[in-house]
Amino acid sequence: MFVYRQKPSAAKLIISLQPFLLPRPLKIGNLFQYLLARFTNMKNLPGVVVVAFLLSIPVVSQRSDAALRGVTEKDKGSRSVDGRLQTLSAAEHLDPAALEGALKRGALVAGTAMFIDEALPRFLRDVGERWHRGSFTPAHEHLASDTVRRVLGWLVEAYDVARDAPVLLVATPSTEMHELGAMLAAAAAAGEGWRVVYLGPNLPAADIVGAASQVGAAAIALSVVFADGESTVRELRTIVATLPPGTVMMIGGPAAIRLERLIADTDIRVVRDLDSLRAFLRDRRAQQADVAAD
Ligand code: B12
Repeated sequence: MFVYRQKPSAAKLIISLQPFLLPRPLKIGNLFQYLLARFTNMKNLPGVVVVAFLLSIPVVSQRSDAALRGVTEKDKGSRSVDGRLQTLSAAEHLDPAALEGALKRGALVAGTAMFIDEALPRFLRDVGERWHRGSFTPAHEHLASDTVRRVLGWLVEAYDVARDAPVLLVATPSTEMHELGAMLAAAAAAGEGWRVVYLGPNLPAADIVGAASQVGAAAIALSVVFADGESTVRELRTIVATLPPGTVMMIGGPAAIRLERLIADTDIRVVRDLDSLRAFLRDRRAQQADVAAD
């Protein structure tokens, strides 16, 4: 059973003092989002506010035996394992509020890059393993996926993006229903100061190209996790052949790597991981700034 220990009035106090503590109106009306934006963009956030707020979040004080399975005795007690157990317990108990809280707390504690690159994929893999073993049902998987989608959306929104930032369009191609890799790519790109237009999963070639052209995308990034058949290769070839000139096309994810050889004769870039995506986007932004300065 889950028992929550709600630390008393620190949060209420901070929230009631919010208009006085915070120097500008909250963009998204959520203190957490605000704190995250401050965390990632600048270093001057008063530690006391963070600590008090973190303490005010409901803490899972009792863990389920099932969630503990797969974590070794020697792992227990470490901070990241605590977070891992809380997220798995919350998913197991179909408790979206507890899961969202635990994930957001994880993002604040680990920092966004570590959260996006390590903590979140590990959580999704944990869910996947349980799903395959049969201890998690499709309902558990759906709840976990939906909550992760919300938390990633919250992360992307928390970044202040410059008005003239280049646009990255993110989606998955037709028949690819796995969208969480695409969302991680979107969050990583937002962290690099790109304006992200996220279109979700299973989008036909013509719609991807139409949207890229409408928003003036400098690049598109597609996640391909499972779909590695001939029809996907055809879709990808159609996209790269019909994109507006100069728009870079990237694909990433496990199936993208399997497809690399089959699209080697095109201008599609296979990006191996999120760090490579970040490096590429950083370089492109720097080039754009140089051109603007000339
Ligand atoms: C959640 C999930 C689903 C959900 C997806 C929900 C959603 N909203 O996304 C649903 C229920 C829809 C689903 C359906 C299916 N799934 Co599924 N699913 C998973 C699961 C559990 C997690 C996938 C995931 O999100 N992983 C987390 C992401 C973050 O990891 P990742 O995709 O590897 O991405 C990392 C990198 O590759 C990279 N990356 C990914 N995309 C991009 C993009 C760019 C641009 C860059 C730079 C990097 C990058 O960044 C990520 C972090 O490092 C996995 C199991 C697992 N262990 O992964 C199976 C898994 C992917 N599914 C699988 C299968 C077989 C299916 C189904 C066929 C099941 C069925 N019988 O219907 C369908 C196929 C649907 C389809 N046509 O796409 C297999 C795929 C096997 C294979 N050969 O490819 C897996 C591996 C499970 C397994 N072990 O068999 N699934």
